[in-house]
Amino acid sequence: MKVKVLGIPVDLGANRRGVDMGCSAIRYANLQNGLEKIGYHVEDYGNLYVPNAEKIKIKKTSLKYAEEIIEVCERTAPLISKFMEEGFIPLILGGDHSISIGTIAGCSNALGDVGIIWFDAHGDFNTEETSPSGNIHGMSLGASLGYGDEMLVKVGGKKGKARPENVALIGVRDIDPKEAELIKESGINVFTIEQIDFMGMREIMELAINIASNGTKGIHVSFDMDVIDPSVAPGVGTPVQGGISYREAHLAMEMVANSKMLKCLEFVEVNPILDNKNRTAELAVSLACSALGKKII
Ligand code: DIR
Ligand code: MN
Ligand code: MN
Ligand code: MN
Repeated sequence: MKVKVLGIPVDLGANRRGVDMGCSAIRYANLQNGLEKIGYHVEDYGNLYVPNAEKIKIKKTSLKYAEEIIEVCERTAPLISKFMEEGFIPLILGGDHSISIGTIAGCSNALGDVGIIWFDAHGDFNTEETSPSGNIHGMSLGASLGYGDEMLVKVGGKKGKARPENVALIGVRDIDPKEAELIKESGINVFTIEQIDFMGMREIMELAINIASNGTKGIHVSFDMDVIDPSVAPGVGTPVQGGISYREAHLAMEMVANSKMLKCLEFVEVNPILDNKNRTAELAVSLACSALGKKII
């Protein structure tokens, strides 16, 4: 039982500055201690180097900071693969959600076949053509599945990091019109917030775990904190009302732990500037502990 923590302080993929501090905030919330209490051997690699937005000019407003984000993701992928080959579960701290293009590439390269469970208020399935913002954090799931800019989709070497039938997108409630078309065309499995209300998180997670396990060697869990209701997780860059509850989020993570299929875990989009006394970062720690097998008794 070994975890390797990696911070990726990227805020270039999102409009609101401040998510680059997310990794520090999550560490301050006693991450290492919490994991050690469950019985993990924890190593903290530290943070990857990420250039400041102040030092860079946006070259293309339809694909903001693409060059820099691609460069960070290309450094991320082999590192994640290496951690996994050494027997660690990587625990990645964002940063905005653009970092997942690199983490998923690394996880996919290490495993061969990977399933993805992606928690988010958003679809993150835009391309340069469909994006209203040009922000790459709104494109990272699509890019991982092979949609969009050539350089983005081939981060880590291969295009298409997982089969669409092994991907579950959970908690969505804010999707752009053309993004919705692309999601449908891709064939990934979508569980909207409405379906969670209707069926309950337990049934959704049973389905999602089956989807992500079927014919794969393990599951990559990508958790955008904005999937949770902003009243519970206020420290995110792009809050959307009507999110999942504190307990629904924990139940989902507890079921991930019980599946024994978790190979790689990440928490993204924590924005300490917008947070309330670090509670969103504390929530990320508590969710990480649940996903890694913390038991109540
Ligand atoms: C929006 C917002 N769909 C975009 N996406 C966000 O800019 O592509 N993703 N906030 O996390
Ligand atoms: Mn996201
Ligand atoms: Mn989001
Ligand atoms: Mn995002």
